Amino acid sequence: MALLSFERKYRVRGGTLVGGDLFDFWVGPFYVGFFGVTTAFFAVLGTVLIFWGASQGGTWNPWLINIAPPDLSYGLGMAPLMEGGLWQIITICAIGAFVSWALREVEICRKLGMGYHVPFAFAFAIFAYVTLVVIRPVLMGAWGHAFPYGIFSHLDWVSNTGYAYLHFHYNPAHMLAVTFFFTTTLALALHGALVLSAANPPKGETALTPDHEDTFFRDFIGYSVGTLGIHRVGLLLALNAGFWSAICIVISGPLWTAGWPEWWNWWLDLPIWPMGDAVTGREAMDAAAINRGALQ
Ligand code: UQ2
Repeated sequence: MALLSFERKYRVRGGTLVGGDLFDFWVGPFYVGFFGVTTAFFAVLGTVLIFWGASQGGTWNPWLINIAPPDLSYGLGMAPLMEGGLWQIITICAIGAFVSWALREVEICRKLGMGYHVPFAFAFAIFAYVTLVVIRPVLMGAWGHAFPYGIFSHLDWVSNTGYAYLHFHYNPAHMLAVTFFFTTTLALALHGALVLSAANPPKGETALTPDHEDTFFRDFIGYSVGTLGIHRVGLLLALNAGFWSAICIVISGPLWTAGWPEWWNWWLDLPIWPMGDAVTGREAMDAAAINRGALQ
């Protein structure tokens, strides 16, 4: 079916989550809906507040503009507008806009009878953001544990938070997240390259089919995950990247307060090492190292 007649056929009322026909219409190509209205409300209000906050901050240098959360002394209470209250309202607007956007995706899926994969995937990104600015600060007892809204300032926050746990790369959930991010780029590079190699031939030549794609990978590594399968793998990898990112930060503080390198002492503390006079596995390993002359 041609694209324009398809859209005329399928752009029909119904499938909304709330409010029936209220706001159940399109503006040009865009579906609006109740959650389109709430998205616009929160996004416009939040953006205006960011610009207003910037105007009060003493610099228009885009790298330096900073809207910070309240001081730790405010705990989980509301702060005065210029002392983190603005950050709190902007955070409410951001979450309102992100959740509205996801629910608008759900309504479009329902209208079209599609699966909910897109809003489901977006929900992982929302979850990662909410973990940083709500879940972890609440678990730690102060909004001041959230990150500030600013380019350099949020980089400083990431660096300071990382060093507060000595070396964040030893965080096992961070290891998983990084590995999933890299594997996602590997999968998309393989997939993008494979599809273009077959379906985007030089001028005058005909496009090749998925049979060529399958055969390439069967010749190459003896296995093809398939044209549907690669998208399942891709979604799984990408969602895990966002999920373990959220986990790696939410366990830093609420669950583990020492340096992350120390977490790996569980290995030395396993009851499998020859102990001698040592009380801990670490002492046993040190004693063994001294015996073989590796430590003084
Ligand atoms: C594939 C296939 C595709 C693909 C790709 C593969 C025809 C067009 C990339 C190959 C992918 C494999 C073997 C899995 C990769 C897994 C990880 C974790 C990177 O077979 O089917 O469809 O795009």
